[in-house]
Amino acid sequence: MRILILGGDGYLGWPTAMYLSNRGHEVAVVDNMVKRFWEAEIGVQPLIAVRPFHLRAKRWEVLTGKRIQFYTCDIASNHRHIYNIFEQFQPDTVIHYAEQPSAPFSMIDREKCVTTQHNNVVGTLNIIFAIQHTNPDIHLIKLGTMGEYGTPNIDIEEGWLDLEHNGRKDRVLYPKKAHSFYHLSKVHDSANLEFVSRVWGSRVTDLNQGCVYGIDTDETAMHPELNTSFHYDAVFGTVINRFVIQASRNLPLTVYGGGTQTRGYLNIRDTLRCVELATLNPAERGEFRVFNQFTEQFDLNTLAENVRGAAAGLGLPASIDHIANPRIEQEEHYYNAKHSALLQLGLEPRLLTQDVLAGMLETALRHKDNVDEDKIMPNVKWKS
Ligand code: USQ
Repeated sequence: MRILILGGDGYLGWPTAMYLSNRGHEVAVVDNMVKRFWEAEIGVQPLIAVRPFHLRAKRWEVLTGKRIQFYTCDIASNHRHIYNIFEQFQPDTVIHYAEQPSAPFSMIDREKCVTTQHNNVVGTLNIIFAIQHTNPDIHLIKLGTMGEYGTPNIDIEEGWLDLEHNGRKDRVLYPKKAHSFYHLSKVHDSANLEFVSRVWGSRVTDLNQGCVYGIDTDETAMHPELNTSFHYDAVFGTVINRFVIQASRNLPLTVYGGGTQTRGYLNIRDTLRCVELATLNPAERGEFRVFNQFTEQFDLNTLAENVRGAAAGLGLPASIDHIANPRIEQEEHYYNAKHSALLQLGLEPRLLTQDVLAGMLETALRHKDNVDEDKIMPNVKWKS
C-alpha cells in the first residue's frame, strides 16, 4: 500500500514509518518539526537526541534498502502544499499523528491552548479537505485518545452509544468529558470526522489510544541512530515512561494525588500493530469507525508498585511519592472501557510484565546521564 504518515518525525510517527516500510509498504512522511520547536520553547529534550529526519531516513535506507520519502509541511497553515503532496504521492491510507500531543502543554496558558486546538483541529480539517480534493476513497486513520471519554460513571463503549430515551432509540457518538484542552482538540476532530463520514461518505478510523509506554521497537533497535523521541519531562512524558526514568535516577516516583486514577495503557510496539491492523482492514465508505486502542487498564498506585518492583529486581531502590495533583481529574472513579475491536482483528497484546519494565529500565540506565532532573516535577497546573 501507499501510506502517508503525518507527524512522521515524532515518538510514534517515526517508528510507524519504519515498521510499515519494513513490511513492504511504500511510505512517505510529512512533518513541519514544530514539536522540536515546542520542546525548545519550554526547555526540554528527549532522553536520547533525535537525529535530523533525513539522516535517520538515510540510515534506514542503508540498512534495509528501503526509502522513506519526506515532505516538510505545516498541515494546519498550508493546505495548498498538502493538496500537492496528496496529488504527488497518491496515498491509499493516511495515518494522522500530526498533532500537539500533550495535555499539560495545552494547559500552560491561553496561547498554548489556542496553539494546540488550532494546530490539531485546523490541521485535521485540511486533511479532510485534501482527501476530498484528491481521492475520496483514501482511508484516514486518525490518532484520537481515550481521554476524550474522561472517566464517566458508566461503561465506555467503542465510540458509539445505543440510547433509549422516552421510548425511542438512537445510536449516537459516545458522550465526551475530556480531561484537558488537548484532549478536547481530539473530541472536536472526532466530531468533524464523523460528520464527513456521514455527509461525504469518507472512510475514517479514529484510534482512541490510551497512554503509550516504551523506548524501543524492533526497528529503532536495529541501529543507535534510529531511536525515537522519548520524553520523561512533566510536559511531554507519559506516566510509565516518567516512572521508569525516575527509578533509573533513584528519584521518587511522582504519583499525582491519591493514585487511584485509572487509565488504559499499551506498549509502543502494540501501537504499531494496531495501526497496521487498521490499515490492512480499512473502514468502508461512509463509515466512522472507532477503536479503543489500549491493552490493559491500571490505576497509578499499581503502576508505581510495578515499576518499583522491576527497579528493585535491578538493585535500584525506588520509592513512591504522592505529590499534590497539578490536574483537575477524578481520583476515585469507575472505569470499564471496552477494547475488543482490535483484538477481533488479530491484535495479540504485549502486556506490561516485569521483564518489559526491566528492559525499559536497562535502556534508561544506559542514558541516565542525559536526564535533566529540573524537568521532572510538574509545573503546569490546571487551575492556579
Ligand atoms: N500522572 C502521575 N504522575 C506523573 C504523570 C502523570 O500520576 O508523573 C498521572 C496523571 O495525573 C493521569 C495519568 O497519570 O492521571 C496519565 O497521565 P499522562 O501524562 O501519562 O497521560 P495523559 O495526560 O492522560 O495523556 C496521555 C498522552 C495522550 C493520550 C492519553 C491517553 O499524552 O496523548 O491521548 O495519554 S489517556 O490517558 O487515556 O487520556
